[in-house]
Amino acid sequence: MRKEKIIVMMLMTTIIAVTLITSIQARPIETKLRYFVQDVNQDVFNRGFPVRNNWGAAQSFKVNVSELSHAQIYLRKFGNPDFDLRVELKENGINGTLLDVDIFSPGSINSSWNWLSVDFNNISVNSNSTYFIVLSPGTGNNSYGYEWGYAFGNVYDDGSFWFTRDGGDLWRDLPTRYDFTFRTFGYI
Ligand SMILES: [Ca+2]
Repeated sequence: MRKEKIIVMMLMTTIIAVTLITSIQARPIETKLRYFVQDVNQDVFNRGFPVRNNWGAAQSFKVNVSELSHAQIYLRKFGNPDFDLRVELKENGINGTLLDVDIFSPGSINSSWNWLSVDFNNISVNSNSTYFIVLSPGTGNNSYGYEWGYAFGNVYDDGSFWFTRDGGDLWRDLPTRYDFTFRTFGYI
């Protein structure tokens, strides 16, 4: 009698264990997998556009990622700027929602052409919106500032070259003429 009880208990334990293992294996994986990718790669560079006293520059773009980690902009400084380079990320318009700001001191920018990394802190983005990398207009005089590289022609279809020459009161785009030199990165 005692032997039968032990066998029944062992059998039940086995059934419970098998049931548990099966249910764990059958449970769907809930962890969302994130893949880091380079999104936009507009690396054509023909000339530099000056960000200096009252002059600012911007490039609109689309995303194929769900989070933006950072951008790279092809840039150098000229002369000895006395103002910081202010880089903004905006959504849906040159004067749209401000999503992030990065500030670079003149000392942190090279005088030779380089890719400058702009951190966007993994901001949530979507493919229906248009985003803008905006280099705010500078101050002082025209003998110093920063230059953002750009390409001749519409080499990037999903966005446009924008500029201001009056401190940002009026921004104009030249969609068929140029595109700035930039890259974006994030997680899909
Ligand atoms: Ca374009």
